[in-house]
Amino acid sequence: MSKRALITGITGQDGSYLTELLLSKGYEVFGVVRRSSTESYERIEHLRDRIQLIQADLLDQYSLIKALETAQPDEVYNLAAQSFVPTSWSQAVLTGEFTALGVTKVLEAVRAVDPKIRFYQASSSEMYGKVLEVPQREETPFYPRSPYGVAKVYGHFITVNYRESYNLFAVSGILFNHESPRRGLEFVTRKVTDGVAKIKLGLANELRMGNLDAKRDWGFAGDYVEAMWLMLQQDAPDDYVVATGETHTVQELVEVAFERAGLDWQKYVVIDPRFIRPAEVDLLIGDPAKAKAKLGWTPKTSFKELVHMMVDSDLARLEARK
Ligand code: NDP
Ligand code: GDR
Repeated sequence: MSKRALITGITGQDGSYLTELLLSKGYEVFGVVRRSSTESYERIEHLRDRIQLIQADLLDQYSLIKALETAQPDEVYNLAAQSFVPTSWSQAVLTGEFTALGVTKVLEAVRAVDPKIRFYQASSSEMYGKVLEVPQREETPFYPRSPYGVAKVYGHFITVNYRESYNLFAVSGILFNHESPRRGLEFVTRKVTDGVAKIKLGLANELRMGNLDAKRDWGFAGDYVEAMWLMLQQDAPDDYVVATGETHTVQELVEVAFERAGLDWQKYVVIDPRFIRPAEVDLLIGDPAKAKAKLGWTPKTSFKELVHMMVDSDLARLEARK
């Protein structure tokens, strides 16, 4: 019999890649979508006739229990979150209610419906925040620098706590930044590749940016969802860092992207204080040694390949629209 998976956040970047992966492995896939006046199913449109969508909200305990009863999943992937760091300052309470407490609600639904369900929590390198150790490992202490990071620390530890308290198969994947042509337009990689494509095609004449000195460990989302799945296939539940082990500045990202389109970035990039954050995470670089050794997982896409893939995709999309 085929396995069944339920994904919260299925309409997001990771949700779409994870759905493709699970379908390719023969899973029956159920997705939680929240009600809104306009649907945002763009990233999963091509998969719509192969999956089942259930309306529920991470803020609503009863709706989550009903969703699990309907799907009867073997595995739950909790990817839903308010995931944009700057918004976590302007909507700090909402971010806490659902990026943090929402995790407890999903875990409580698992306990109520079937404690044998395997649970994946989308934890984040933003939990490390202030640099206390490099590269960052599973044991590196957390010092989050945004309400989003603080909420993710709660989500991480409530997952660990439910595993230890109730013996649930609950794991936390500490994923470093991962990107793709499906990344939201407000995140820095996609903002840059979309901006480059617009400038190249004469649709814009500048790109307004924040802190170019921040360093991130960027990988490809398509590679990272494989690690999520592997974590739930192990004999015992555990937490893993998923990263490339390489770090680059935002400026390097800008340079590689503009170069791909044959443009000189210095002519177009303008620093705009509106994009500087109240508190910054200066340096992220993950150590994926445990994921490599225990899960047999390695990233397949290099930083340059990733940026080129995203620039090419944005150029093709905007050219087609033109
Ligand atoms: P996205 O922002 O692309 O997707 C977020 C998803 O959450 C969307 O499907 C969104 O639905 C859903 N959602 C938002 N609010 C609610 C709600 N109240 N109830 C139910 N669903 C809701 O994120 P990513 O795909 O990039 O990331 C997936 C997860 O991994 C997130 O938890 C993120 O914080 C975490 N993460 C991401 C990393 C990255 O680099 N991408 C790194 C580490 C962790 P809708 O379409 O309705 O808005
Ligand atoms: P991040 O991703 O905050 O790391 O969180 P984002 O792409 O937003 O920022 C990365 C870095 O780039 C700097 N930056 C800018 N960022 C944006 N968005 N826009 C700009 O104009 C800009 N200029 C410079 C930022 O200051 C920052 O240092 C992402 C999200 O996906 C989280 O949900 C996830 O948990 C973490 O990655 C890991």
